[in-house]
Amino acid sequence: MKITLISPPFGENGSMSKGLPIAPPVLEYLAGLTDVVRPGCDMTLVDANMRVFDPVSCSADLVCMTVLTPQAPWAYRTADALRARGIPVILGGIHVHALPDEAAAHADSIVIGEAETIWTGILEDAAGGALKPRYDGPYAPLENLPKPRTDLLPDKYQFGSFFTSRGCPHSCAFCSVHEFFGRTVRMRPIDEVVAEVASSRRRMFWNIDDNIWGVNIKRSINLYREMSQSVHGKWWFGSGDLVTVQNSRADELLDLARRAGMTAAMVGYESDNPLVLEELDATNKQGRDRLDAIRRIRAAGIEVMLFIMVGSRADHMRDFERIRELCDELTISAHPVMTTPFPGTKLYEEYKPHLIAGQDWDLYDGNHANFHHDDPEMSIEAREEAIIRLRDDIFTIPQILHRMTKVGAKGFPMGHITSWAVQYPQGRAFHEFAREHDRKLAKAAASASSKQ
Ligand code: B12
Repeated sequence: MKITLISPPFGENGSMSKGLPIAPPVLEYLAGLTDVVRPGCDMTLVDANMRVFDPVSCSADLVCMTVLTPQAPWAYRTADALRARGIPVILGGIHVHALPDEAAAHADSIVIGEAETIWTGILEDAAGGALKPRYDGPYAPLENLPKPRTDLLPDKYQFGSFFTSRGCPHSCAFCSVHEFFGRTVRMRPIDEVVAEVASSRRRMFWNIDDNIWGVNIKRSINLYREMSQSVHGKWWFGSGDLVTVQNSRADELLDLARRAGMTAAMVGYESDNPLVLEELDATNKQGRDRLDAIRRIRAAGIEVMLFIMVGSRADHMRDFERIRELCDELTISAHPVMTTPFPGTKLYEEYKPHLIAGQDWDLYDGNHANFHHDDPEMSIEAREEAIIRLRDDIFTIPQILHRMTKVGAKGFPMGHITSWAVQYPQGRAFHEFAREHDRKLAKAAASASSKQ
């Protein structure tokens, strides 16, 4: 059976994600799973951020797509075109889980939940031409998982990925993770993770755990100790909360994390505004002194990037400015995204009465405003302009270089190299996005004045 697995482009046309340095984890993982449950399948993996996928020339017997919210319009259009040619399509992933009826209108089958325990049956049904409209995958223990296939994507990526757990103990209002995976976090056996990373042909990874150390600090310490002894010449970064780094064992945790190859932490800072943190249910994971936590991570030789949301209904223009100041005060970089009420989250339910009517899901990409705001200064245009300018301002080359020097000496050189490797491509994408935005504005202004 010829199977094509696709990761659709992000957002309008993928412009923010062109040249994304991370190999799509779900494609490599599903390919690994397919290999185990149905060996001998002819698999093609398509990262549609990197290559154009043309449904007209596709000759697969089955196409499977993973769908995040901003990818949904492209996924649905492409699925419709493939099905019109008689090629069956299966859709899965977080957006399908959140809105199954919407997705089912564009697919032969939808997969809700996880694939591991149901993939054998689905592929058998597909081979027999008897796909069911819906499959529900239960959350099973994360043992004996397949190794991702890292040899099938045609493009080169700086980073591969691995995961050691699924789920997060926090329940932030904007996050899909606890809605999708539940609040019971499952963990993989440490020896299996270590064997997978050690034997991977890749050297740099994103640990895509939802919370790399916040689930259970004892287990994280054991994992990092084991990795530091058995995995050599491999480096990785990942997302973690700040409260864990205020635990009495935090210094031991950070020291072992660095020895295990950790070079950077993306921390869920979310907002500098306490009212907004409360609105987002994101207060508990910050701990009592999050600035000290950030300093500790860096002193351990691990770079820190702040993940921040801005533009919520409790934010004001001052909150955009505050992120710029925070980056300067802490000599740190941030990844600011527009607060986005993803379907299936508590925030979506709360913001429902205020959503901008008629927007398609590709605008739910962290770059656009998706709801109305009561403050007249926070118009849709003003918020979108503010985030573009903010991102354009915080990634100049001198700033990037200056931040690199703030990573503790213990992390030399990989902490410093990673600091560059995560900041520079982001800055380049943000600058390009701002230029593109300016070009559009200039074009609109020119056509308006020619009409006058
Ligand atoms: C890796 C990742 C990314 C990577 C993707 C890399 C790449 N090249 O593709 C990058 C960095 C690009 C990324 C970006 C974004 N991401 Co992201 N990301 C993740 C993360 C951490 C892991 C996803 C993953 O690959 N897991 C590993 C695979 C193996 O697991 P899985 O996806 O769950 O798949 C399993 C099942 O779901 C199922 N399955 C999934 N798809 C399919 C398809 C088929 C056919 C089948 C059968 C089964 C199936 O089977 C798998 C095995 O059981 C998740 C968090 C999470 N836990 O999901 C967030 C997450 C998916 N991201 C999220 C978001 C919001 C974003 C952004 C929109 C953030 C932003 N505002 O900028 C951007 C999008 C970019 C843009 N500009 O528009 C949200 C999704 C919300 C939503 N409703 O879509 C998540 C859930 C995080 C969160 N806290 O809420 N992300």
